[in-house]
Amino acid sequence: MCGKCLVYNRLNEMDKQTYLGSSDIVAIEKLYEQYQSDPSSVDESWSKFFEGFDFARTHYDTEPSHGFMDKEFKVINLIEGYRRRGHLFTETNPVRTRRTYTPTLDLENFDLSESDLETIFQAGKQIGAGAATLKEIISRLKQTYCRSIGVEYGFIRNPLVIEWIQNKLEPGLITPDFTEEEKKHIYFLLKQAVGFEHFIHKKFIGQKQFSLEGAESLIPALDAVIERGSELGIREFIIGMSHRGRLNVLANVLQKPYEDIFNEFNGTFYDETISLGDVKYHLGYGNDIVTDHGKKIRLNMAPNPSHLEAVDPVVEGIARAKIDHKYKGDYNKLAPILIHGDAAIASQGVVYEVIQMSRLEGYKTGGTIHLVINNQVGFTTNYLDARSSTYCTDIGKVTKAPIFHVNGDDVEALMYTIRLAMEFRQEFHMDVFIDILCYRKYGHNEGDEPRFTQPLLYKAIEKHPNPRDIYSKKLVEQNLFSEEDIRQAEKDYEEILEEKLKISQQTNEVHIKQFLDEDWGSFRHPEKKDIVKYPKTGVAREKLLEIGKKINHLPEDKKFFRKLIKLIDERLKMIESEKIDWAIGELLAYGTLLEEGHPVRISGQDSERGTFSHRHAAYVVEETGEKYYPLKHLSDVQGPFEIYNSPLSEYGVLGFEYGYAMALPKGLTIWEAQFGDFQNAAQVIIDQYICSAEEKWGVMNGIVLMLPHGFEGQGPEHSSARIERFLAMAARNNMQIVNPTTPANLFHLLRRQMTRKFMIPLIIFTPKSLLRHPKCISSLEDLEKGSFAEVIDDPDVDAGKVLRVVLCSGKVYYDLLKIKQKLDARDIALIRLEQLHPFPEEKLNKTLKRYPKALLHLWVQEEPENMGAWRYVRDYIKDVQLIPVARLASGSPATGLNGLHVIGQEEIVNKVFRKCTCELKNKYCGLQCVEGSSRKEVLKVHEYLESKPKFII
Ligand SMILES: Cc1ncc(C[n+]2csc(CCOP(=O)(O)OP(=O)(O)O)c2C)c(N)n1
Ligand SMILES: [Mg+2]
Repeated sequence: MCGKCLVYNRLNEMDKQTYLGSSDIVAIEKLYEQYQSDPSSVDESWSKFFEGFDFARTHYDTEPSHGFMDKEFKVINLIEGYRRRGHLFTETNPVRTRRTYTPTLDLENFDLSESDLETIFQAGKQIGAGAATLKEIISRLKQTYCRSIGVEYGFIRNPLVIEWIQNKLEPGLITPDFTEEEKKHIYFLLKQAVGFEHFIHKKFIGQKQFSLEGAESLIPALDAVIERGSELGIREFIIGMSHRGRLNVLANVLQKPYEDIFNEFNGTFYDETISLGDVKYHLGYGNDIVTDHGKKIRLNMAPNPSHLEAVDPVVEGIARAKIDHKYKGDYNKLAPILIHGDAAIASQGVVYEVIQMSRLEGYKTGGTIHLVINNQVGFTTNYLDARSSTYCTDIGKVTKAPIFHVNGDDVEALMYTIRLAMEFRQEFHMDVFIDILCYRKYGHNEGDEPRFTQPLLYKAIEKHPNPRDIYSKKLVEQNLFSEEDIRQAEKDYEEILEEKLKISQQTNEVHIKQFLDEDWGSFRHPEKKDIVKYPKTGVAREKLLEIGKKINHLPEDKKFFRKLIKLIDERLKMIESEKIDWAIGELLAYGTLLEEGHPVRISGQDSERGTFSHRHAAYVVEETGEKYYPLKHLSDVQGPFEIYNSPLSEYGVLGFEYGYAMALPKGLTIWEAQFGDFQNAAQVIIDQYICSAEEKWGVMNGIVLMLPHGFEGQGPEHSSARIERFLAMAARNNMQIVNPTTPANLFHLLRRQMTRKFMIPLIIFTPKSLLRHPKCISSLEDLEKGSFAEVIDDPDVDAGKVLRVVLCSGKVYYDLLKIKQKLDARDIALIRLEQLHPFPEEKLNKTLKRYPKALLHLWVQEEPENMGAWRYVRDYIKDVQLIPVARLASGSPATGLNGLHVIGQEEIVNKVFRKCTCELKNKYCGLQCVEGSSRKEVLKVHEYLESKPKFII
């Protein structure tokens, strides 16, 4: 085999093994020559190898012989082996024997042997050991890479990061060296972590606590993040975690009063802060704590639904909002911490979405500290059935984040790693993962029996001492404590808890502290009267004209695409002629809010231009690709404007924006779906946060969803934003569900969202064809005067003569209007329901009363009968008999054939305008009255229709 082939072979082998087997010196020398003339011409792992070799050479006292050089290479190779694969051979699992991985790090796999152990190698300098015997080098490598901490960083491409990690690990060796004070502090935290679980277990028998037992080291680990973080400039942490150990973290890290937690176990009703509430291990909490170094740190634990990992994007959004606004873009001041379960992090797709967002301009948060409570089981499922990847943390490699695997029983090793991780985050503003290998003392919850499914593991766990006892034994051996000291300390802590329990029993009323109360200061929950109040949202004409010009300004010194220039020109002409289309109405809403100082943030797929090319919030400079955002150039004192094309994610991005809105009540935060139905990929955020958060956790949120909706023959997946689903979940004013039909109403709606002292999520069904519909135009006066209209009455009727009243919502109005105008049917009233929830009962009833002679009231929708707003609206309208005109009920929302769509649409419209020829001689009295019918017969037909409505195909 020629040298080249050999090298090639070796490279392939490297891919498989990550380090060399038996190296061939001739081939390597050739490659080395190649490296010397151009380092980038050889594979990265080889260039690192040669780099090391050069290093060793420059430190030789004498020029080495060929054979000696060969051995040096092999030792460098062995070092590289430990760096890359050492994590596979660690002592990180407290209760199980690790799986076996091949090839091992045995000497023979590096073409070395026992006889080399006493030889001195210069290669030792690479790991800070100086020229050292192979035995010493291996001992050091084992100490660093194969004990309680396994480090994965071989996949990282940035040499600065690699160097940083190696410099931290290798010269110092991973041998945590804590002062006596620090050791006592660690014990103190473990004592609390273990004692708290034991106490609850004893006092609240059978109640779910999702005990942390087996993973109690999490508490000192979090303490270390906070302490080290505060030393490095962090002022606030936003924490997201699920059930496991949450109560313990709330009590012993966020310092939520014990009595409040016990009260949630005992309580029978909530005080006025909350309506339905949630189980105690889902509630959020915020507190200022003081670190050991006297620094004040804000800790916020986000409320969390049962849905594992759903909280991740929400935490990131909260963090980003605070970094943007409270910390003026300084990523060193706030860090998110996400605590995962091993099963959840490995398999919940939203984790990937969040990690993929973590380095993007619009979504980054300066690096998240990911901690995994890796108890090696998910409910009853073994880790072997729970993932295909080697580690549950393999997802971290997506962004080349370093990953540490640590034995949870070795609390000092864990503390050491945590400090390192925190430093890394502050240095590189990247994510970092710490996989805490531990176990779960009991079943999934306190009532669950783990021995059904993991009999062997639980036999081992049964006898296994907890981390507190392991550590206290060590400290007793080191003469830091006597056994009596330990016994007393644990007894004292239990007495404190007893005391707190007694306090908690003084009331059975549960008070839930408002999450992020520091940001929501002057806001208050709305009362019924607030909801029906219509704030004035008009803006003076001159202001509108001024902003209209500014948002359609192309900087003269830059060159833009000719179609964009034409579009902007047309927009300016429209504004001058005081005609406002959808895009202008929307942009003017943002412009006026920004001028008033409100921050505006929009994110969604292709939102900058707009999927349907209506928005053009970013002008792209033709020659450079640079973007110009006119809404950022309104005035020196305006609010900040941010718009981002999001990654192709719904769950992650909506969760993020929801979190952003949660932390920024004074801002308008909008998430836009590409087509409305894609919101179903984010259903968890809609169900678990948007519609239920206020009732569960007492938190308000003003997030705005823009969901393109409308039947335009574009097929089943591009027609419906699933109005019916939102309406099914609408109750007690939990969301505003709106289907506006005019630019002015959109303008007022967006402005209304920012002018009240309370916040409710706003779901807007936005149009597609209406973006360019010649009738979908408002006058400047419409924007200047008035407010958002929940109901729009027909301006073009003889009210006293109206016989048929047609209620509808959204784009179908324009289809109906076309025929009405063609027929000049002034005895038909088209009433638009612009807001569906909260249902504007009063306004609608008042409008209906304008038509006392109406014989027929129709609800018209283009959606199938089982979708759209029909079933929701019919429950609200009691005063008149409403007859639906809709497509036949179906499983799929719309047809794929445009031709069939057109037929259906015409049928709907024709049905509405079909003339009646009954004896009443009223053109539009009923739907199916035949010529010459008597009044009695007409009424019979109506009755029939009411009981068995006819639908359109
Ligand atoms: C999205 C989602 N699917 C399923 C569940 C039900 N569930 C709750 S905890 C759990 C096991 C979680 O295992 P892991 O992530 O390892 O956390 P652990 O309980 O072991 O700490 C399951 C399946 C859930 N809460 N959320
Ligand atoms: Mg688990």
